[in-house]
Amino acid sequence: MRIDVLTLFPEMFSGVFGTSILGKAAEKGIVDFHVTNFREYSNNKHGTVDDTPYGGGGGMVLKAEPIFGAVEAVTGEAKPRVVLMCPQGKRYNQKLAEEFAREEHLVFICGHYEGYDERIREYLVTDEVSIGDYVLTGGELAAMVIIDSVVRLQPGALGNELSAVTDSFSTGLLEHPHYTRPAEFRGWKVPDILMSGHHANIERWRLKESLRRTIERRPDLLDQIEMTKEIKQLLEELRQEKEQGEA
Ligand code: 6GU
Repeated sequence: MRIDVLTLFPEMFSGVFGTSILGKAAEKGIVDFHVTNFREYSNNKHGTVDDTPYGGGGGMVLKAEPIFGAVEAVTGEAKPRVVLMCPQGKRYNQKLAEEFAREEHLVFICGHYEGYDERIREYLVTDEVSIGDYVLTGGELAAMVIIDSVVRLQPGALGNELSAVTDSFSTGLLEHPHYTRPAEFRGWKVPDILMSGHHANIERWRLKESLRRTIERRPDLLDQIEMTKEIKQLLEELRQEKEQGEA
């Protein structure tokens, strides 16, 4: 997979793209990162990339020429998805991560401070994406979040192939609690069932604790999962436990 980032601050990406899972993925050739300073595609000798808005008012607007020029330079004849990072975009989630992860090439446009000339949105971009309901100073951090979540889904990117399948949100539920040695720490014990060696019981306990956590923290997620017989039964057990706790 090839990932292009267009930004005025390319240095922001060197740490993230060179470290940990993303750094390893690049080393292994699973992903090819390209960071371009779109100031190089300015249409004047001063390297201007923004201008005052038509109609007046404050602030600056990112010009169409440098963004179109940079996108066309990295895409050539191909028509990859071109993602505009902006607070007004569609809210990013794991489903969109999985969709992006199936693409061969993604291009991310990161603006700072200002708006984008509307023709960028209308005639260049395929997706407008936000990572949540808060405002960042620029799209770079948001692009890093998205790229991280997409690269870790590439086959071979994670050491343990199971972890991408079982993690929160891809199962539709929050993760169950995890424990490691020691069996007792400052008087706090690991649940006996995890030490029982009985795999079927352990899997049932884990699913039940996932459901418990999801009900407590993200009940909205429950509406979207497939209700198997086992899940229905576990939800009933949790309901009864709660009733007994309240009695
Ligand atoms: Cl993509 N950009 C900015 N500037 N702020 C954001 C965002 C993006 N997503 C959430 N907040």
